[in-house]
Amino acid sequence: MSETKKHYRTCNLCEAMCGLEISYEGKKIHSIKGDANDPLSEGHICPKALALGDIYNDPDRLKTPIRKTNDGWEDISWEEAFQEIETKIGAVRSNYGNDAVGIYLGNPNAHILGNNLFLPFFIRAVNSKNRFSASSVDQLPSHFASHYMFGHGFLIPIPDIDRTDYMMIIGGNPMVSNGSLMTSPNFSKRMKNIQKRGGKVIVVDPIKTLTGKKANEHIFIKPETDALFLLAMIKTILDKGLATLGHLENNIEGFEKIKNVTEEFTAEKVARIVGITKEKIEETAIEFANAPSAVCYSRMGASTQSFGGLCQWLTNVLNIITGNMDKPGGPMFTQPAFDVAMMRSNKNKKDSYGRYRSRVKNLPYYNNEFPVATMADEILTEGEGQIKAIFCVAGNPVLTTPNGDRLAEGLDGLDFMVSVDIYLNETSRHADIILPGATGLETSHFDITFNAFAVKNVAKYSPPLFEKTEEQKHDWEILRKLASILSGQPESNLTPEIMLEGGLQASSHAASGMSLEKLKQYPHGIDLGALNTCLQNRVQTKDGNIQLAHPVFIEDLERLKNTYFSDGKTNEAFPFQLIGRRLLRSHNTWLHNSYRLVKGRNECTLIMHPNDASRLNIENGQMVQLSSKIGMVEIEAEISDEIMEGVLSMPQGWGHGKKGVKMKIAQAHPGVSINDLTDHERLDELTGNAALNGVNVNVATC
Ligand SMILES: Nc1nc2c(c(=O)[nH]1)N[C@H]1C(S)=C(S)[C@@H](COP(=O)(O)OP(=O)(O)OC[C@H]3O[C@@H](n4cnc5c(=O)[nH]c(N)nc54)[C@H](O)[C@@H]3O)O[C@H]1N2
Ligand SMILES: Nc1nc2c(c(=O)[nH]1)N[C@H]1C(S)=C(S)[C@@H](COP(=O)(O)OP(=O)(O)OC[C@H]3O[C@@H](n4cnc5c(=O)[nH]c(N)nc54)[C@H](O)[C@@H]3O)O[C@H]1N2
Ligand code: SF4
Ligand SMILES: [Mo]
Repeated sequence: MSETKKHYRTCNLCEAMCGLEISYEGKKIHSIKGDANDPLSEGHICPKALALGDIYNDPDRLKTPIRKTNDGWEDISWEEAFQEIETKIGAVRSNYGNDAVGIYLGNPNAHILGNNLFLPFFIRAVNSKNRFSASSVDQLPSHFASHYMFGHGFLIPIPDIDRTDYMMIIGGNPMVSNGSLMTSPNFSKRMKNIQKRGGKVIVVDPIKTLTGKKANEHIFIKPETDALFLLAMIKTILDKGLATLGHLENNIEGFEKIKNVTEEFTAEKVARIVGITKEKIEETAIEFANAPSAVCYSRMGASTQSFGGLCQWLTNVLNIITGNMDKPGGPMFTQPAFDVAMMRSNKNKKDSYGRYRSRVKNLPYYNNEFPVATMADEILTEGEGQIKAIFCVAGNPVLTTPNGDRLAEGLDGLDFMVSVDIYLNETSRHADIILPGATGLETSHFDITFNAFAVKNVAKYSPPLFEKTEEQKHDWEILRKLASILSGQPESNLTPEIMLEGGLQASSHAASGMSLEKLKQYPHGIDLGALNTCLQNRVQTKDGNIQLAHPVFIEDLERLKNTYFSDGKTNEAFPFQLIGRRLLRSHNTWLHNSYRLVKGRNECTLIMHPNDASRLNIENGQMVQLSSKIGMVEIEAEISDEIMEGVLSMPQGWGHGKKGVKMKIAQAHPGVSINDLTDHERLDELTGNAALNGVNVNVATC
């Protein structure tokens, strides 16, 4: 007779790493709750966690390989699938060379232990420079800034929110996202604690988000002008003599240069452009500088825009010149038990920035990949070096990258495509073969990526709750096999656990007994303490100093000035600016097949200001046509005075109405895709990140 048991694990859906307590009996899940004993999340979960059970039980989820036929799909064995991949990829390589095989890596790869560990082998075996990932529609500018300032893209400063007195959030909505590059489960409680301590939270966003509402103050800013706002804050702080470098004083290069280059960015000059008064900019700057401890945190809205690299750089500069960097209550650095920044050290390595240029648009290679916004160019443009085959691993770029429809057209023209994915969705429908890995509750977990970005040092290993079935394979088994096929080498016998143990033993925590065995004894996780002052030991620049004014950023200021300090052109055909948003009960593109998350009112709406609506005779709830130079969608209008005039907001991750998808619930709640409007030619030219926000659009009644 079976009995009810409890299983503890880390939720790996988003970056928050919440501890879960799952009650189950045999293969049946009774409940999924927050684990009160998890040292980081202390019992918090969000509605999405329940979807882990829904995914496990989803009849639409694929468990074994399928192959496209003339009139649909057929089941095939793993052997047959691998055999066909070997033959077809072999043909592409011998006809066109290795670079004709492209790779796209989606977001869940960062959240799955096995993928984190086995992708490097797979990538090496594919041996193509045509690599792309969701990073360049997301956080690439943060890596870029860290790379040039601290010497490693993974040395990202994390807000020490549990001790700060003042937090400024630019272009982030952690009340909904639970933090990104700031793993902070229960952000709501953490923010309330700042307020209870007498501290202040201030949000800078073109829309008053849930975070904006709960914060002490919200300031509206015009999309894409954050770099100017930050420059004016920095200039004000320097002018008022409030700058200090604190304990990092002898490790910083370029402070004088910062004074010179910010000279012309006065609050007065930028006020009208950013939509914030001179007085407000100055008052905010002074408040920030005078706070006992403060942290400026800039996220999606400040990354996926035309000046993402400058925003992330200036955010670090602001934190550094106010003496907050690497200090309790400021932005600090993690010391994770699996220490990627130290294991994959950059010291003595050549900079990959610009090592290659993309064939069609001449865009720089960075972080060992090209901007995904140009993936379709590389597929669609004929000639030597054209991509003829794609491996898409745990990604849905047709819905997540700019001008998704154009990419879909490109994928259809490929000689061969493989998706490693658990669903037949908007992207994998273009594949010839889909290889589904076991997922979620069937896998073991240790968060290699997000422990590096958490507001506290913790470590936890979760075994699988349910063993996968005999006929399934783990993603890492698929990747390991593909690596063997594509490299011609025998398949290794490594497992995630063997590699995890290797990583744990390579970190500084090994000296105090960290090991997989030890982790197994603590199913709720181990508390490794608050963030520490440690930057001087972790910085990896050539001379060991922080580069405050690296020329790559200084040069990009010219582009900013050319855009905003010359006569502004208004775009008459597309007078509005479109920005994206995240929803509490939705996760990127792939949780919409969970009924409990999509039921209820339609959330895929276009938020617009009442003045804009009344000028265009649009009523709340009415369907409108939203168009850009790229495409058009029909969407329900939601009128609200919580958005700036001239700005429109719609959620990302929807658009399941496309043909050939097999996700019944999602198809019944399709929504429309924001990336049918975003422009693949709009990039942050410095980093190559897509500028998904600030898209010029028009709106009209249907
Ligand atoms: N306009 C606009 N575009 C955006 C954004 C935005 O804010 N606005 N946000 C961007 C951001 S931040 C991100 S991270 C990207 C995300 O971009 P993507 O990574 O391309 O999209 P996801 O929706 O995360 O796709 C995840 C895919 O992985 C599959 N999957 C889920 N679990 C598993 C698993 O265990 N194994 C395997 N093999 N597959 C699995 C899912 O079925 C799905 O197909 O989108 C970006 N695109
Ligand atoms: N519930 C839920 N949680 C998630 C996800 C999800 O899909 N759903 N996705 C996960 C992923 S992959 C990520 S990357 C994180 C993202 O986490 P966040 O960055 O916290 O989430 P977003 O909602 O994208 O927040 C971006 C904010 O920037 C604002 N914005 C847009 N343009 C501009 C601009 O030009 N300037 C300024 N100042 N603000 C601007 C938007 O209005 C929005 O409020 O969330 C993660 N968590
Ligand atoms: S906030 Fe993220 S990690 Fe926490 S329960 Fe929700 S989806 Fe899972
Ligand atoms: Mo993301």
